[in-house]
Amino acid sequence: MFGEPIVDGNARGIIKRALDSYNRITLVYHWDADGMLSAISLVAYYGSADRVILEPPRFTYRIDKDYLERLKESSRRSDALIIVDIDYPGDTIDMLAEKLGKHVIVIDHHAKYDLPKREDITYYNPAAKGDPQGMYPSATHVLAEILEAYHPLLVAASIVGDLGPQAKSNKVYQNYMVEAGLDPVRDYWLIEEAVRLLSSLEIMGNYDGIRWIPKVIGIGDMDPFKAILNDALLATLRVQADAELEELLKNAERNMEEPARGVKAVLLEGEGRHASQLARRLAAKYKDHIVIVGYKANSTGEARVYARTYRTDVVLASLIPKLKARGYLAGGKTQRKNNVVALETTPEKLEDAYNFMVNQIIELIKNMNK
Ligand SMILES: [Mn+2]
Repeated sequence: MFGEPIVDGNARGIIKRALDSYNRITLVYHWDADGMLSAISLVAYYGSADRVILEPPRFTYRIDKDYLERLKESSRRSDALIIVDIDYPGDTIDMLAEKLGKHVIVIDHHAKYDLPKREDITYYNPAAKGDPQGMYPSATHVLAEILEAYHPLLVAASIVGDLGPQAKSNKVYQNYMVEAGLDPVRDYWLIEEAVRLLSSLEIMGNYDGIRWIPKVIGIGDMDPFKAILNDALLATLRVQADAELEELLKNAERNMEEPARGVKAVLLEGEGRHASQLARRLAAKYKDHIVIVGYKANSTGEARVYARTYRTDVVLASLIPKLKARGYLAGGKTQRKNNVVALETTPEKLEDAYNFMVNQIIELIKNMNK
């Protein structure tokens, strides 16, 4: 019906016509600022809360039985499944099309090598083969080009969400700012403010907010960008997120151990999902150390251990195979100023995982000095 999965521009028209013709869609979107801004844009485009069923995943790329059941339930009440800003593997997208029996439309901007194969999938991703010029800095921008209707500040915010301060030198971001009558650099803070507000949902693990805020913001009398800045839930969570992070940093200072020379390690817990940010802040403060943070987020039950450093004499990513061999979900990279390895575990096993990471780091340093 829809031919081959399409990566090129033809898909734009196909998707626009499909979106216009469907009475109701189910929308799966990334839980970060870009994903939520895509959801807000689609809800605003339809102008009706009833035409979009929002089904963001619960902070994970794994599609478990519960989530699949929910997608089935929502798909029964809608004409298509739209996936925005999530880089599911090609065979996962194929599986969804098969199990849901609906037209699946994917709109994305992540580099992609394993495309879906089924004919009832329309896949559009102009950055699939790479994006050296930064022409597709956000999924919300890709969506805006499809819909040919957008709010420039929402798209600008989505770019800041994905790129951070580097957005200031991105042509696409600059164009949206100028279009809105703002200065890309001088008025950056205003866009950043909106991004911080939206990101507080992700940080505080507030799934209900991620699921319902796009309807609150996308529909209603207020301009959606202003609605973000004025939303009480977002304002509250933002203050909570900032305060809790500062409290955890103080806590870290008090409880940090030094299991080996040049290594600082601490085990913490809190309400929000601060693990990655804690590791970043502590590594930036102790630049000549390898910082290890074990952290449990009570809002979501996520438990993670990060090791991060500014040191260039250790390759933290080299630990990934050892962590995986031990049965952990693990990832990381070793680039300039981005030398990190992380593992995922359960709250019950966090202490074990933390000790394992500490020992692996000590081993790594020992082997280096040989
Ligand atoms: Mn994105």
